[in-house]
Amino acid sequence: MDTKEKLDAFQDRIDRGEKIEPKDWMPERYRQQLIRMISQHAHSEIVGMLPEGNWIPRAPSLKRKMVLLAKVQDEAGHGLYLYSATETLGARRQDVVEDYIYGNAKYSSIFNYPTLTYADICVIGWLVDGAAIVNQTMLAKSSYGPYARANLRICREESFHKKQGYEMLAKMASGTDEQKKMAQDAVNRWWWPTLMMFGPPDSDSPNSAELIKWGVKTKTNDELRQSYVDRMVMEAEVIDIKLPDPDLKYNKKTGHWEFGEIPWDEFWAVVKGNGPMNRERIKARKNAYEDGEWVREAAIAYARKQKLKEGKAS
Ligand code: FAQ
Repeated sequence: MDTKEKLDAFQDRIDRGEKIEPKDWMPERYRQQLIRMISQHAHSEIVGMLPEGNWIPRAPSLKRKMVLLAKVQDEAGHGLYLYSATETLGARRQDVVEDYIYGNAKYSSIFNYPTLTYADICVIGWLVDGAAIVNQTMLAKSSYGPYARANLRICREESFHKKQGYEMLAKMASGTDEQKKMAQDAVNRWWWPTLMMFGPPDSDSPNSAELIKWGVKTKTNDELRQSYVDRMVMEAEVIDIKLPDPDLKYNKKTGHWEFGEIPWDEFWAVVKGNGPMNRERIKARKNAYEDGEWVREAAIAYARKQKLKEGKAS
């Protein structure tokens, strides 16, 4: 029962900046909100392997192939830490995964866009990992201990991803005319979708107030989006890349870059399953899950045998 005394004591702990750990009492709604958010995050990391994985066989050199392989493997690892974090809240991994593959659990809108050229791989590293870092550095301070710690580790790895993407894009943007064009074209296609990663504007964000009250999020969608834009404007300038927004303008009074209207209709279409790659992404995940059934069965049988062996030995 979520009694008033319990809720007040819980809120006091949050307000004192204490971390909530799995065995601590928590309101049912807090638990449900965390499962929703962490599982969406986990699905995003896993589905996020697809657009980049598409270019592993076509990477331009052995070095680039190894870097990309390592990056994609890191994303799988992030998904696994996060699924484990949902299990600390009492969720069953199978239910969470199946809710995504057969149900309508969400994952980040950004992974529903195609990777048309190798420049897209550079831009995912720079812009997409860059946005993920801004969001997840905040989540590393989240009130729920296991989620905060998972994000701390994820951010360290995402920082490497971002640096390698930026380095590759810088190289491409200072290459031949054709390479420069490729780099700019990829930035033009990914810029607006990366701004959408932060979620709808605060005025349309039904979850923010509650998540902020409970210290799960410590900043709003718009605050994070603004700090991302401020950072990226500077980084784009250094490598001579233009951000595709004629309304970008520095406001001396606020110290921030103002930007144009985000195409929110496109965002909601993608979130509702009608983005350029939604169907393909879900199909790929469904096939992988179903083709991998025998692996899960074998792993369970092996674990059972090991347990029996240990039981006999003791
Ligand atoms: N896409 O009320 P809010 C990565 C939904 S990981 C799809 O504002 P909230 C690593 C939202 O779920 C990227 N749906 O929601 C990588 C809600 O619907 P619901 C993923 C979205 O929770 C890099 C509704 O709209 N990161 O990139 C999106 O307060 C490179 C209303 O929204 C995370 O998941 C969206 N963009 O704030 C991998 C981080 N935005 O559930 C490979 C954790 C909103 O009520 C390569 N999540 N919606 O039916 C969060 O920080 C938050 O959940 C937000 C949304 C900010 C995503």
